Amino acid sequence: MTTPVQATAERFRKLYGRASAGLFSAPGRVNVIGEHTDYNLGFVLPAGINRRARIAVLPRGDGVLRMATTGTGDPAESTVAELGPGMLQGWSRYVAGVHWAFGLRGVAVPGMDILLDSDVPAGAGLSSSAAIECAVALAVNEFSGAGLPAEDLVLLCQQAENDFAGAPTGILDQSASLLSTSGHALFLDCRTRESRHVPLDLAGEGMALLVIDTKVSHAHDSGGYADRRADCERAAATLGLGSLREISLPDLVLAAPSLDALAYRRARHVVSENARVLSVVEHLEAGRRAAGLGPWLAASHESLRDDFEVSCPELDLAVEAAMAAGAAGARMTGGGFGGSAIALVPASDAARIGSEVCRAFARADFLVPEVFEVVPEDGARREF
Ligand code: GAF
Repeated sequence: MTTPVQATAERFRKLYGRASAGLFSAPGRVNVIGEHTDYNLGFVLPAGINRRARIAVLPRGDGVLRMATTGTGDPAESTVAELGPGMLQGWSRYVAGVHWAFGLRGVAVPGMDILLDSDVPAGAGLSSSAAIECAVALAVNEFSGAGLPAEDLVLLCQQAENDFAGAPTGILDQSASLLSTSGHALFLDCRTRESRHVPLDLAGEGMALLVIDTKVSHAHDSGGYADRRADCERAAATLGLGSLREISLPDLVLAAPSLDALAYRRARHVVSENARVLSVVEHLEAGRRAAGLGPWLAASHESLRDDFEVSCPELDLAVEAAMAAGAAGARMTGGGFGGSAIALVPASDAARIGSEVCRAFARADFLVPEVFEVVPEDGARREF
């Protein structure tokens, strides 16, 4: 049987007429908990998933970068020397942005023929763009001889996303895609950038993690995401803090009179979400069951819906319907404004719960969601 990696390599050979010199892959992610905390220098707990971006690569000696995808989107071409922010749209800016970011660090970046073959759905809140960036980063890191450690690649890929692609995101997605390990979630302190792997043996306890892709497409290079980030920065500045990481919930409650109502609600989400991440990590590291995470997932969703206002009717229904059908916990995952929810369910009930969520969407006259199981997987790697 042909593996996905072999299929990508074969597609590259057909397209470019020569074999690739390497194939690199990186996963999309779900975020178990810790939403909109990364750019506030707080805590996150994502996991790489078994949906990956695969990049087949052949370096070129002439400095030309040719990019093609097996998915939707046009091919693109440039020289590495010419690359600059704003010059590309769509998927190829995540490839080219990484080449550009290596160049900014003084690395002599070779030209390349590249084929992207990804099964991370775009616009679903599962970090399809970070998966592309991280797979490309491994390729450029190797073929340029730069040899940067994974922690540096996180920041390099974030810079590609922020400054080349124009989305003002934090380090959650790129960290998950580069640093995850199978069977675990990744606990990351976004202030110190220290991380550790937290056991998440769902199969071992008869549980499964469902993604409910609402099909409401989101993007973080416009509108709401940047507004939320600005709200948080304003709240921190009013409180005289460098970031919202620096205040506890009791102290925030005491400081409430100095904030306007909106800034207070934004800050309350961030500060309470950080506390929830720490509680979830403590629970899992004590060897307790993931099935017990429900109350924290519910509180996270409510806080994102009511205080941070980044949910939408489809995400709320996904969570409500999954819980009504017997999920142990559910919440929106990722930046919001569309995208996906996750639901922690007994494995034996996964298919039924998925069907019930789809029926609820049909009754509400929403788009047909896509429901699928994911498992925590390894981060970016060279496939051959
Ligand atoms: C998006 C961003 F890319 C992340 O950096 C993070 O802020 C997330 O939204 C919200 O937690 O995925």
